[in-house]
Amino acid sequence: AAVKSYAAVDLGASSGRVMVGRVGPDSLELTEAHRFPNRPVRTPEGLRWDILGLYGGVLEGLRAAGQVDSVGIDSWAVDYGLLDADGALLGNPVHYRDARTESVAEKVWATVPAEELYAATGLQYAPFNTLYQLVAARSSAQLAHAERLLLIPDLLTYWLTGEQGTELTNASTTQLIDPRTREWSRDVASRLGIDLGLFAPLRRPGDPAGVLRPDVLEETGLRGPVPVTAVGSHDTASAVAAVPAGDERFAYICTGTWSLAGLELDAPVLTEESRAANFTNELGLDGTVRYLRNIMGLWLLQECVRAWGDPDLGALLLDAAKVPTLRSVVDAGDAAFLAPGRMPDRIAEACRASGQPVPESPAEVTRCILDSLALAHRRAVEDAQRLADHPVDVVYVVGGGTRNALLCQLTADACGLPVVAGPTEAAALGNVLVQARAHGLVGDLAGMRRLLTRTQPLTRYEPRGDAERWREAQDRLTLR
Ligand code: ADP
Ligand code: LRH
Repeated sequence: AAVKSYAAVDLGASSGRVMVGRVGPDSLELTEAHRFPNRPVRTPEGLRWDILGLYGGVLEGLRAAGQVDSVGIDSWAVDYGLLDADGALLGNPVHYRDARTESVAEKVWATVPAEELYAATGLQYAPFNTLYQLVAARSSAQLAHAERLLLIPDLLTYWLTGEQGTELTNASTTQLIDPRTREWSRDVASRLGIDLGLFAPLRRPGDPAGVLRPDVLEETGLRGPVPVTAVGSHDTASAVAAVPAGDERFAYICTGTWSLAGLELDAPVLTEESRAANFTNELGLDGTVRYLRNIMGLWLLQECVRAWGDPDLGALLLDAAKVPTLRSVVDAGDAAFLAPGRMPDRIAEACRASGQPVPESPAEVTRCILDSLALAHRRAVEDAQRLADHPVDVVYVVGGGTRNALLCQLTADACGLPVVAGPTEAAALGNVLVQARAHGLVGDLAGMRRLLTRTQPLTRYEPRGDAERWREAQDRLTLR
């Protein structure tokens, strides 16, 4: 039977990759065509994405991928490029860790109170939600000159095809979408003076998004026409689509630069309790809601590793495994860890402030980070079950963090539930499968997941008792 090839462009905050998925009726194989670092740049104006470098990586990756039946693009959420009336990019896209949104929330809430904003959009408070970024940019010359706003995957799609759209799963991270209607929240936008006319029309995963332009074909050596297909263009939407779950009741944790921990639901949870717990309702495939909490994730470790001059990660993790469990923990959900810089010191300070032993060596700091992440995973999985009244029996862990066996085991221990880890490149697989489905190759979401279960290597971690110790560690952070 025919096997088709799909290129998945997946841009994470730490690296970009172009993967090739080969899909047959009962087969799914993923190979890496090209991987390139994603390094933000500190400019005189602030922290920016190197969007041209990333686009260059995409083109190089498509060339390495060779002839494919379609291309799909996903990336991190919330950020965007602005285009002028000629369709030219106005400046480098601002990085979501840039400081410009630091004091914007109060201004927004004075117009639309936080409770109302949550009831209308279902989005957690995060300073970087597109809504806050747009309010922060309100009086900038760039925004004044902008005719169009394209989220990062939509911007790259535009450069590849010349066609503009706003893909829905990623649009749901702007905080300008109503998760019940899955349409723009016009009332919120107009009260905050945000012009929804900046956004191109909504498109949904599986929709056609044009064909590669002649200059792109020339640059990549591909033979046209090569269609681009809209996927769950928010990387977390694609990753959740590739959670290899069957009919069990499950929670998931997407672990990479961030940990996104929560549930897949049929409807948003918009209660005041849910808002207070800072859970978000992002939109997933096929009418699903991604009910989850953002946890700082392996960013904490990435930043320490950078500060330590890039030691070998494997050796560091082996040493960290020898450090006693739960000596000190920090609140890995704390937005205080959002900005770059001085991470080992900031972690040490947090331990000192909560009266715990201060980790000194890189191995000790690493262990503190992994214990803290596992603890935050436990808390999110517990809170989600309670807030959504949706109990689970197993936790699926996907993304780069599945390569960290210690983190997976600690997460099983902390949650007191079995963890099934894999696939590592979940976002790319979700991206590929949505393209395959749009071209008639796989069935519904459940069918996609069955194919993953049959074809992808997964590792199971059983919890090692002692849930009480994790509860006690949680108290150190909350009962101060
Ligand atoms: P993102 O998509 O957000 O850029 P990834 O899903 O690629 O992130 O995950 C990156 C993280 O995966 C790294 O920060 C690192 O902690 C972890 N990781 C990558 N390779 C390994 C490895 N060989 N061993 C342990 N952890 C790894
Ligand atoms: C992960 C992610 C996450 C968002 C953050 C900005 O890459 O997309 O889902 O909250 O980046």
